Amino acid sequence: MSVVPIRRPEEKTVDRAAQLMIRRAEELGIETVHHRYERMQPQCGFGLLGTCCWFCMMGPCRIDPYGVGPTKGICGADADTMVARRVLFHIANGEAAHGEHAFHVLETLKEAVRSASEGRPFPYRIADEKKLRAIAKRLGIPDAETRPVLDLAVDVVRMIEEDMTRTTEETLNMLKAYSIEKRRRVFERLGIAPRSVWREAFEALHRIHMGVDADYRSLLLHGLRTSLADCYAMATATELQDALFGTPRPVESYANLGVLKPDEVNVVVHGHNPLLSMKVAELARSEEMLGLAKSVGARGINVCGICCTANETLMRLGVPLAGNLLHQEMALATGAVEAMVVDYQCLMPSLADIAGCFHTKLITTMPVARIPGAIHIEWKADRADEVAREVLRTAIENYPRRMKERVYIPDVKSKVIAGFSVEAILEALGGTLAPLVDALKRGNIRGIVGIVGCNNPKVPQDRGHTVLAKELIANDVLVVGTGCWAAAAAKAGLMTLEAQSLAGIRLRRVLEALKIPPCLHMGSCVDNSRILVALNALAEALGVDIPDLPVFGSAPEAMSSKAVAIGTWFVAQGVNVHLGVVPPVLGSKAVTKLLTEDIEGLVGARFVVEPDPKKAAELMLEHIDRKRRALGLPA
Ligand code: MSK
Repeated sequence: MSVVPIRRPEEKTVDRAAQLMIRRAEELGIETVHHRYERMQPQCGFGLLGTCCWFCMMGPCRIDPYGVGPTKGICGADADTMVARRVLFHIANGEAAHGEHAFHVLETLKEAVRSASEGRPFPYRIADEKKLRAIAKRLGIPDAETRPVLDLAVDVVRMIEEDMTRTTEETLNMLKAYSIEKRRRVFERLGIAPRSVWREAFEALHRIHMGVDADYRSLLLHGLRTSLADCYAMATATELQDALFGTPRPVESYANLGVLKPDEVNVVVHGHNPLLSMKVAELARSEEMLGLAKSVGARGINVCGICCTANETLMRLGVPLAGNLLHQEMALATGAVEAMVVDYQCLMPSLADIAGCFHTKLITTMPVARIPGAIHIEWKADRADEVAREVLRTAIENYPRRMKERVYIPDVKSKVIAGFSVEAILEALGGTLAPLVDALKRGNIRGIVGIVGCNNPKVPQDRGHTVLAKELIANDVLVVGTGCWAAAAAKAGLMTLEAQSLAGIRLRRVLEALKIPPCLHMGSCVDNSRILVALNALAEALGVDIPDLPVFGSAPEAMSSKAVAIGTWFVAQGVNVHLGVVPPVLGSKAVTKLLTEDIEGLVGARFVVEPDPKKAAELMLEHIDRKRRALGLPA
């Protein structure tokens, strides 16, 4: 395979390990995402503007927004309709991903409860009773503090099952439990309170079918509704995962490709759902598996992670984080990975090609996410322990096949403190939000920004994530976040106590008193719901609505449909959202205006697009200061 790079590695990523690995891949003739991105240039202008349509077989159609060529598709759809349909498609796509993730966790909890009630063995159990009781209490289930936990769990499962499949016009139980009244009134007024997790995505796909909804305003209004279904599907996944595996608490570990070990069996877990990866990580610590690893000449088993499965296992078990989205191929190109075990979402099909260049086994585990060239060992809840054992055995038996002379592990890693769930933040604050509210009121914390989302090869990997975060903390803004941003910040050393020195003097004093880093790792991308819980609590503590808070959201390197859904629900919840990658909407002036201006009149927040992270930080600071003034808070 010939690899002819256009940009130098330093232009593709700010991550030192990735720069080294891109060079290494080029030496070995291995094509990576960066090279495929370059081969794809120039990308289709119609696609970039959002004015191409392939939703029916009269097409594909395209509209030149500058008026050269057709101004309508073959069916008569104009640019506004085309762009709005695509936005809705992305939101529904993201919502379906989170919805199914939540559903798998729900089904597993349901079976765990049933097995425990009947005294049958089952690989999963309620590990965090306190969390289960807290969820039940929020859902309004009576006697949540005193009833037997299994009884409560039955009711929790029933209420969330209703949310998945409801056929009436009532809204989600989870929305009622995890929203503030002021927001609920907005959702009701606009008619965007979602009815069920499945119904909103279903209706979205209907609306974008040829000959259904042609009005960009009504398409986008349903986009808001679908995004809120996404929001509460994510909250479901997060909360139930905490009940099954434990609510994260601060934990120390390491991040970046340097966590791979030259003399151990390296098993990389990748994807989003922790149902199998937690089992793999736990079993890898057993005497049985360690003995097996030693029998093939390895010093041990090193489980580490990529993307959000990494965040899940890092937060709960301290499993090292090998990297974010654009690190997945780099990890394999080290030649040091015995097995990469994937569940779903954000898996590049190219993993099979790169694994094929080495001894590495790529193992798919979920029926919905198969990759040609991979081995498939299917996860089933009742067989989870056996599947984890089979996965680890496959990796261990593969260790002797490692070609040591082809191994190259960049010696780059950083310490990280992760695991800042809302509960953990409250503990750090002494059990109450009061110190945070006080610091915010006095201006020692000027504002709070949540940075989330992916990597995208259109922009240098981690540049937007880290430059923005550094600018904000230097200006006394506390930064929290999830997903691939969290991995970027961890790799850059921003999630350590040493990084307190990068904070402005006022913020630094708060951080030192609380003994926390300036950038708080709140989890995987599904865990953006933790940020919402924190926002709700903050708004209630100040007696205001979310749009009144001195806060901002950002996805500097957004990539996936899930990011579109998440960004949209943050806006629906009243948080301005910055995007560092221009989304494919500019082909419609009306849609662009609605998303970046008019939507504020509906929900109190809007999208802001700014590719330069320093300029983005400036506009966030202006917004934060404006909100502070409106609340009567000092600068
Ligand atoms: S993994 S959705 S690239 S955050 Fe959650 Fe990262 Fe975005 Fe996937």
